[in-house]
Amino acid sequence: MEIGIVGLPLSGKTTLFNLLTRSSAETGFGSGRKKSNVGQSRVPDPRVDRLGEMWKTKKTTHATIRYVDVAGVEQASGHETKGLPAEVVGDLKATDALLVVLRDFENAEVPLPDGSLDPVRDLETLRTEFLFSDLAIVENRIERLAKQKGKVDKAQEIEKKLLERCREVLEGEKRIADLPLDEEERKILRGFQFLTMKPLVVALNVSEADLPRAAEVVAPIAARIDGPLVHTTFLCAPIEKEISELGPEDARAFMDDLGLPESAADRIIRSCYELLGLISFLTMGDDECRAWTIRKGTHAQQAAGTIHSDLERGFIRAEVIRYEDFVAHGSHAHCREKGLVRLEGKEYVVQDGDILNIRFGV
Ligand SMILES: Nc1nc2c(ncn2[C@@H]2O[C@H](COP(=O)(O)OP(=O)(O)OP(=O)(O)O)[C@@H](O)[C@H]2O)c(=O)[nH]1
Ligand SMILES: [Mg+2]
Repeated sequence: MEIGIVGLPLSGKTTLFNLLTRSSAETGFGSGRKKSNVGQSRVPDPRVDRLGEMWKTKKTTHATIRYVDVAGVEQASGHETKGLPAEVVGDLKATDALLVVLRDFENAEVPLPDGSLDPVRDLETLRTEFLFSDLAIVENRIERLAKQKGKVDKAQEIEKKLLERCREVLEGEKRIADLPLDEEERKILRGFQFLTMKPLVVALNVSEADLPRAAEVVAPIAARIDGPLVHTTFLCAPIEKEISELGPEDARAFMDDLGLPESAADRIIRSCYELLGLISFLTMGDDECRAWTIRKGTHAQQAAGTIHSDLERGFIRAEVIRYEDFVAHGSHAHCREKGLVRLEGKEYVVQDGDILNIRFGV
């Protein structure tokens, strides 16, 4: 799973990237014109840590998400759009979701690319760029299909009608994600990797002074981009940086002082995970306790394949214990006595927090 971090120049993209992935990529003026930054974040999951403690296991492994931090999107003057640079579109197309960073902080040392602070305007700029990028692809394809006159087959006819619907929503300044689509239509559109079809997390980078009233500050942004597959949130990058540099106890005390239930990095990582429709199942043992990423609705046999292809190929049954049951009863044997260990077949739909043990033979 990969998330693209995108925003106007100097909005704090790389600062957020560094927080999410615990990296130290160069930030500040001009740094974003060089190449994109790529890194991974751990998806925080206290269940993995808890299982690790119970098993006194050597190794715990969390689910991960990849992030790519692309160059800043330049604002065009007036109502024109500049068009996204090809490298940016290329990087973003390959991602599963977009994380948009909007600047809402003053910093005398960091110039405002547009001379004024206006996150709503910046969001509109980005939205417009995404819409235009998709519209260009849609029009191009429609034109090609139209040129093929005479030998347009049934599948192409369906595709053309669908693209015309896409064109209509985009021209109405809405996202393709706003269009109700069935599974078949989604499949047809998947290959185009449209930017406005991707889930969107919008993160407002607020100043320290605004942090206590962040919910109010975020409201107009959230109102602007309400819709399916959108999540709006906030962070204050320098505060987050401080939190990330503290030990766990000091960090907790500092966040309590600020009234923050958890770090923004953790919150944003989790929002991305949820918005992508991802869940985790768990495996445990002396060697390793681990979270594995699957999409909601994945069947047991397919889930087994994320661990190893042999487990999918030779799948016999999945032994399933709920995480809460295991923690409440303390051991596999106790769970068995209570009838809390289930045997499920290949069609079983794996749930978030299921602990799986796959029985297989190859
Ligand atoms: N005061 C303040 N400064 C910030 C905040 N977030 C980022 N900065 C500073 O703003 C500058 C730009 O941050 P970057 O993370 O490099 O921004 P960017 O969006 O990656 O910039 P480009 O890649 O050049 O487009 C850096 O000097 C950061 O330290 C913030 O919330 N408050
Ligand atoms: Mg940058």
